[in-house]
Amino acid sequence: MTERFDLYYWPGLQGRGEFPRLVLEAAEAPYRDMARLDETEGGGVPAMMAILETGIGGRIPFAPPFLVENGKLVAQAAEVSAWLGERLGLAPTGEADRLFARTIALTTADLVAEAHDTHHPVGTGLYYEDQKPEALRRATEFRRERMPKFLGWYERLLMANGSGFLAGDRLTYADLGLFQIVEGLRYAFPRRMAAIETDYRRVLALRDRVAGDPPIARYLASPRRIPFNEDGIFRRYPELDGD
Ligand SMILES: N[C@@H](CCC(=O)N[C@@H](CS)C(=O)NCC(=O)O)C(=O)O
Repeated sequence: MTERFDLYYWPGLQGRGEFPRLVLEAAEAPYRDMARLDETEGGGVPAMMAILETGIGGRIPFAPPFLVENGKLVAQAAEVSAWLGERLGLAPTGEADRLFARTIALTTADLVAEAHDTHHPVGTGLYYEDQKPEALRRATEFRRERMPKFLGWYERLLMANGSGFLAGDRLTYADLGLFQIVEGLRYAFPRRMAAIETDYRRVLALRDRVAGDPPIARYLASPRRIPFNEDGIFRRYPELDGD
């Protein structure tokens, strides 16, 4: 049977869907971005909502992103990325590094959640405008404490591994995730990133390497790459940024 991956994520924003999408694009895998597909082709948000309601074979995901392939369903951005990476040659080969790549992807998911909470610290269902004082406090702490701690950890991993990649000696889904983190932080916190990013030269070198990977470069230049906007995880609210 020919392999075809159906990715489900909210249309119009990169959000958490961008992590598995980057793996599919880097591998040049045959995939459909279901919620962005026309309803006449079996896609659109209704198709995604139907699976959130009834699942596939009794397996019901809690939230997008999720991926369906040949009757199998997997959810959670990090888990989808790991499964795709291992399936598509974008994971380390040895067991120790394969395991550790998952550790990295899950830690990246933690960072994503913290970045999200800078603009929605009180409640995901509330408007940003209704939680601004809390967002200002949360973002200040995130910029000062958490950004250097996470970026410094990736930098130490690159120093310790020595291959230029986060795990093993080739490009993996963990590296693609870090690429997205750097892009997202640069978008959401341009002043803070300008102030600190040169402390993480290995991270920046890896970001440039991923951006120059031919399938990724083609993807980034294509309309498939949704521009960052204020609906996603990384939002540019200037009042939340600072040196
Ligand atoms: N831990 C999950 C979080 C999934 C998640 O929060 N998805 C968001 C969009 S980015 C959503 O639609 N959530 C709906 C909800 O939590 O009710 C992951 O990393 O995939």
